[in-house]
Amino acid sequence: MGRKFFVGGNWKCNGTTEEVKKIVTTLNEAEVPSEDVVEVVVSPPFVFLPFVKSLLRSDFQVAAQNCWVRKGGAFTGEISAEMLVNLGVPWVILGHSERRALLNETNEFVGDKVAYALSQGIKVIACVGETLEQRESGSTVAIVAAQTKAIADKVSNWAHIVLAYEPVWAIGTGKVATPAQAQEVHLELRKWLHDNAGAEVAASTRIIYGGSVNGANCKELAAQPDVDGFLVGGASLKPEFIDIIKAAT
Ligand code: G2H
Repeated sequence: MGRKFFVGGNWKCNGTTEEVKKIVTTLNEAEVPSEDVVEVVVSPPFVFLPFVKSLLRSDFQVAAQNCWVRKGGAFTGEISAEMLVNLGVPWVILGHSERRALLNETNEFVGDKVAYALSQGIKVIACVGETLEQRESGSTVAIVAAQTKAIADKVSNWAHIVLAYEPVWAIGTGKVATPAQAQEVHLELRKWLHDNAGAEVAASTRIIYGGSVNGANCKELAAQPDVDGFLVGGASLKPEFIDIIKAAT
């Protein structure tokens, strides 16, 4: 079976109630390919999750931007996977580079989070990606392989994981990876999955690209054979997100 195109909108730490309403209205009114063709998942900040879920069209889903590594309890400020289940939130983004860099999330911690969220029945958008320095030193593949291995060490079933390749140097910088650069790393990640998680996992796991994706560059990126969709930040707050969803066809 082919890999269904996946478009995630990572709203990051943005939005007011009014702005959120406006974004959801735009999404709800949009004419986009059917859910048989593209899976659309938007990820508002925690505080807006129930609100967005209640307003959003039924063919789009929501994701949290993080969740705690284990069962909830005395962890001030954290949100548990159990709470997401309780609210009917089907997806979570884990291992985003902003959290890896600013909150010191290690590969192992991210691997534990992915495993715990999956164990609770939440699907995961797991992010990997290299910094500019790592790319320039030629270690891109080693870095993303190590990040992926930390997940594979804790997880055997990849059916509910979407792997997001997000080169850190392309995030929010307007400096998008070229289609060839994205394809090269996606292919390496698929090879890594093939060799370490099996041919079936490699063939079926969606590997999506993130980093300054917009309405103008999405088509060419989407045309790459191993680019199975996008994780979109800045542009997911704007009407051009609809054009990015349409890149599925
Ligand atoms: C990468 C991406 C979304 P942006 O962080 O995850 O953000 O599209 O703004 O680069």
